[in-house]
Amino acid sequence: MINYTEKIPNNVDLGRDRVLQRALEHWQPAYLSWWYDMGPNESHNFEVYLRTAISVEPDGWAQFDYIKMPEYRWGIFLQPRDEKRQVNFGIHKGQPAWQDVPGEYRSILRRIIVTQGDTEPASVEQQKMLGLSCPSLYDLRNIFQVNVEEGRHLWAMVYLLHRYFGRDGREEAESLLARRSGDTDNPRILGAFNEPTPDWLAFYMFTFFTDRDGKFQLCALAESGFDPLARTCRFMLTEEAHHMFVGESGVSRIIQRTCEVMKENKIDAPADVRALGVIDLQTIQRYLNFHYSVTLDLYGSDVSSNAANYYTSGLKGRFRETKLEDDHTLRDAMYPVSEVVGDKINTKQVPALTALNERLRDDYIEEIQAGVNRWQRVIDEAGIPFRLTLPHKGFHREIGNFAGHFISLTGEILTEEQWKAHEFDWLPSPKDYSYVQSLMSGRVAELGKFANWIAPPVKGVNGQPLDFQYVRFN
Ligand code: BYC
Repeated sequence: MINYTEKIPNNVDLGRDRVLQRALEHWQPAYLSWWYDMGPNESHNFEVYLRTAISVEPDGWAQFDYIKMPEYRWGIFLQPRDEKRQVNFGIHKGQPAWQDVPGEYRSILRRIIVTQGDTEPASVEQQKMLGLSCPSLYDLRNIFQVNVEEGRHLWAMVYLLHRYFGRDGREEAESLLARRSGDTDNPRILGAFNEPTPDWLAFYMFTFFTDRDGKFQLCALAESGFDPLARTCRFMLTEEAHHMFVGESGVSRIIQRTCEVMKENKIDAPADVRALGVIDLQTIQRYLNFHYSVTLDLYGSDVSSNAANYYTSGLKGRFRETKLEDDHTLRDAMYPVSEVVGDKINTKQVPALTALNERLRDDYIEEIQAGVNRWQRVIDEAGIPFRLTLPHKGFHREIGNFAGHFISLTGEILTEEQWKAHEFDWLPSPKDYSYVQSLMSGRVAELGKFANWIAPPVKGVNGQPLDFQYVRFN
């Protein structure tokens, strides 16, 4: 029997909701069994210095203590309700926000929630093995924090399925624990969540690029006219910020370390850089190209009737919908999208309603560019003449108007043969992966020590020093 306030911190009055309790009592053991199988490898007895959300108050969602991850208190939190909130876009604009699922939108709403929910356990599965090769206790603690919070994000979506979708919601919640990242028979729903995350550079790139897709999708869902979804996503966004910090600072520290070694030794050829046990900037660029292009696919097709339906029905808005100044129905608006015509990439105007995936992707790209500029500053400050760039939007795409075309980093349309001839100039090769993995053959676990290929962070977690015991191995 679960003690609801203790075991599952929540602000949804779980203690009084018998139906929800029964559903969760059934699901929780299955979740824990999934965590034992697919959560961080060989970590179940570690005591990890984690933060746990215990309420939505500013001081309540950041309680730090040592905890064994299977005992983490995965809670259910929604941003407090605003009684006056309305549906802010689409054909229902101006109606009170829905507190229950509108019957006519039941199946598409369930589908959006399931797609969102599916990514959360997927990312934990992708990162399962990385604890064995962490560059420090600080980084080990951070990946575990990310993992338990992705677990909590799964809980958040399962809460919605259990509370609002009855029996088919419960079935979907079970399927969320049954699919597996990369599995040929029962894969995760979206492409990027079936790619391996084989090393720590890939992990930091993933949390920078792909978790930021999480941010933008959650922001769009936080505008939803279905109020429980909006309020759930708002709270999830507070956790997402930390994941993106882990990614951005992780890549930045790798770049910093590489630049230090290049400067100290006055070298710039990748082979010389590798000989000194750090990751050459060219390899970092190739990882960037991979994670950026795979993540762009997560926004869906450039022109999408699904996206138009989500918006018109008031279920999924635009990034910062209520801050935008227009009619919020997009009746006459147009938006530019690219398409490949012969050997050229043209821009054409299409109804903005159908181009909402593309618009969200564009909002994302703007924020990504700002992050890449911050990485560039580390290189510039070291006085190294190397530029990190974002590939052309059409490079290495499998979804949308660019899918099926062979587009170079700079946006030329090539034949398959021409493209293949450059594939490993542009994307990490098996040799790149094996080099990077050779640096990460074991766990760096001495207090205050960092692997040679990464600089220490500027400060520790929650005011603790860098040589703090962030993880106790029992
Ligand atoms: N891979 O009209 P289209 C996160 C499918 S990340 C495979 O283009 P739509 C996180 C699509 O399902 C954020 N299939 O797409 C990050 C459709 O299938 P059907 C996750 C794809 O529906 C890090 C068909 O292609 N949240 O939180 O407009 C760690 C044509 O669809 C892909 C969400 O994604 C793909 N990449 O948009 C942890 C929000 N793209 O109908 C967590 C919820 C499309 O032919 N999801 N397809 O069977 C959505 O809003 C939409 O599903 C999408 C797709 C934006 C993803």
